[in-house]
Parts: sequence; structure tokens; C-alpha cells
Amino acid sequence: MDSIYGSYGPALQAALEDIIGRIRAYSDDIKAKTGEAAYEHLIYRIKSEGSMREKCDRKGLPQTAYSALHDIRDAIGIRIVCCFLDDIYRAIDFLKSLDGVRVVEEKDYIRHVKPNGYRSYHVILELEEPYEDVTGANPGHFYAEVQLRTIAMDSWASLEHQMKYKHDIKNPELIVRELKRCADELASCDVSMQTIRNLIHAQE
Ligand code: 0O2
Repeated sequence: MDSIYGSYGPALQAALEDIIGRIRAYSDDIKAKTGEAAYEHLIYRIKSEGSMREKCDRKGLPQTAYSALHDIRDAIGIRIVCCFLDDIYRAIDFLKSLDGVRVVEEKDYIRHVKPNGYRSYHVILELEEPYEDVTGANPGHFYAEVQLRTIAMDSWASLEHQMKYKHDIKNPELIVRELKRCADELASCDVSMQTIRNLIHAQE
């Protein structure tokens, strides 16, 4: 079976590597200036063939490169996991300042928490450099979804994601309520940790 990304696979990979290189350079710069890390860790991926085909089906889209690269905007997925809340907003400012990159959508699930307790800041970037395939056809611009979270938000999302796949839960209301409670407790810790960091900085 042909790739759902058509012949754009190598260009998609190159676009991912380019943006990751720029995020790493930003991290090096912050570290040199402040002595503190810009983020705790960074992960990224090109959405697998299987997941992309499943997502096209779920959204009622044909399984074509156009759907995968345009209608769906997370073929490139990047997650920046930060130590402190302020680091998230500083990284967003950095992404907005990048040449050739346009923020086309923002979802602030930190200020507007999802009902289940999910917290994260999502931005969709349009990578303005157009990529042509070998035949000269041009799909336009690639998109990338960047999720920014604290370590606490990331831990919660990973565990909640794992548990979603357990289908034999007997008392879902209790589980949902407890998960939400844990998310809120972790969020309260994030605020406290940020306050402690601010207090330490104020002494310098
Ligand atoms: P994966 O495998 O993580 O890439 P859409 O992207 O269009 O399907 P939507 O609602 O427009 O959906 O996007 P949204 O709200 O920005 O969320 C997309 C991604 O955020 C999800 O990707 C998850 O990674 C994450 N996410 C959103 N809500 C939750 C949640 O309640 N719990 C957890 N653990 N993660 C969440 P995908 O598509 O699931 O796939």
C-alpha cells in the first residue's frame, strides 16, 4: 500500500527536523542566558500511517495525502514538557516569534481546563516554507501541532490515556471524579512550585 503521505514523507521529516533544531537552539540560548533549562524534555513524531488512516476515517475524510497534510493538522506532533508554568508561556512566545512560522490556532486547556481535568496548551503551527514533491506538485504548507505542558500535567495525561484503554471499568463515574481530583491537585502543585521559584528568584 502507498504511503498516506504520498511522496511528501521525506519533506515532512525535513520540516520536523528543522523546527526541532530551532526549538533546541532556543533551549540552548535560554540555558546560556539564565542557567536554567527552557524545558524538561521534548518529544516529537510523524503520525504513524495507521493512526493517520484511522483519523481520516474517523473524520469522514478520504485517505489521501491532502487530507493527511491539510485537513488534519497533526501529521507533525511535538510535545514540550516544561518544569514550570511560566516556561510554557515563554516557549509559546518563542514559537510565535519564529520566522516562517505562523500560529494558526491556539487552545489554552490550562486556563480553560477540559471537564475531565486535562490541561495543556496546544498550538497549531503553519510552516510557511512550501514543500514540493518530486513531481513538482505542491501540497502547500505543512502543519505541526505543539502541545506544551508541565511535568505534572504530562504525568496525568499519560496515565489517563493509558486508563482510557481499559474497557472493563465497573464504576466510571467514580474513576472520572477521582481523575479530575488528581488533575486539580497536580495543578495546585504547579502553582505552588511556580511561586517557590519566584520567591527564590526574588532573593537573587
Ligand atoms: P495522539 O495519539 O495523542 O496524537 P483532533 O486533533 O481534531 O482529533 P481536537 O479535539 O480538535 O481533536 O484536538 P485537541 O483538543 O487539540 O486534542 C488533540 C490531542 O490532545 C490528542 O491527540 C491528545 O494527545 C491530547 N488530548 C486532548 N484531550 C485529552 C484528554 O482528555 N486526555 C489526554 N490524555 N490527552 C488529550 P489524539 O488525537 O488523541 O492523538
